[in-house]
Amino acid sequence: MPTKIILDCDPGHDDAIALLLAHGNPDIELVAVTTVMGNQTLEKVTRNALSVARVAGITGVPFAAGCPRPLVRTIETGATIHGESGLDGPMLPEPVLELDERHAVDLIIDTVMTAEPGTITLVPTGALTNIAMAARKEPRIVPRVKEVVLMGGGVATGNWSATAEFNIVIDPEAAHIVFNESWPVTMIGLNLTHQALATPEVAARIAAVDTAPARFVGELLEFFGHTYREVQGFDAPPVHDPCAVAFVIDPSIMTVQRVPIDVELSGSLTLGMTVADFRAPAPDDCTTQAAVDLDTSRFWDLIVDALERIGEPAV
Ligand SMILES: [Ca+2]
Repeated sequence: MPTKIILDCDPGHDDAIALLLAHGNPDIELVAVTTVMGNQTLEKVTRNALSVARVAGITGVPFAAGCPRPLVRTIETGATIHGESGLDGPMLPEPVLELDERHAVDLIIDTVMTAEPGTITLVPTGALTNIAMAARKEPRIVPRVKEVVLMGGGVATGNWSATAEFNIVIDPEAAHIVFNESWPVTMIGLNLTHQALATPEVAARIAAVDTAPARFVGELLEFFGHTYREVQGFDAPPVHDPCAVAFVIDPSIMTVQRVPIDVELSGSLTLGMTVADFRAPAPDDCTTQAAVDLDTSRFWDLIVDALERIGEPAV
């Protein structure tokens, strides 16, 4: 039985690849895609999600737009990394899917409440605003969700500040809610995703698939590689978001460590830091874990395999 996921995203170069992986992998059933502001404005990332759906040939999956700003703070976008559109690089096709009329928060709630308990995995790859809002609006979703596997945060590392990762720091209050709910949370943070580097060898494997979606990914990686080199000094760009999808597909692709994790809300240098407490063995009631090590060759195998399965979509 494939695992049913809701991908809550802000495409975003790596979100786009996460969407392609979720669609192309047979062990995942994409039951909904929801968008949240982050890498760009809500309007732009939502349009980007629909464009990627067209590239991937995704049909029959509801897409809904969510929160246009963080719970408390003013909006801060990732334009320096993702460009003016949020998905600069390739030509973005005109969307063919219509957006679901519901707000993303309601689509998440409806999907979880109508599915069998324990069957829906939430995979947030952006700010946690929609997920936090859903948990507050309908607390009964919390015990019904199988688990939350999120890209965000990191163990003792940051990218938007010295100590904090973008998805967490742009809405730290939402992240605080999500990490402190009783559902199981796996943090796929920067300490893990910085192992998923799209090296020239990886780009060559993707180019060899030689389909429109593979060329689209190649163009995304080219732009992403350029900004990561300029802004963050990386030789090859870390492809964060598909790591969360990969963990849902095959948890054995990573080592994880159970550890209490909380989100800093008041530090002047550490706002939005995901604080993992490794001082002692995790207590029995610990619901959080951090991904530590990635099997990179199996990770890229999953990406290439998904692109091969997607092939050349009809639309
Ligand atoms: Ca993202």
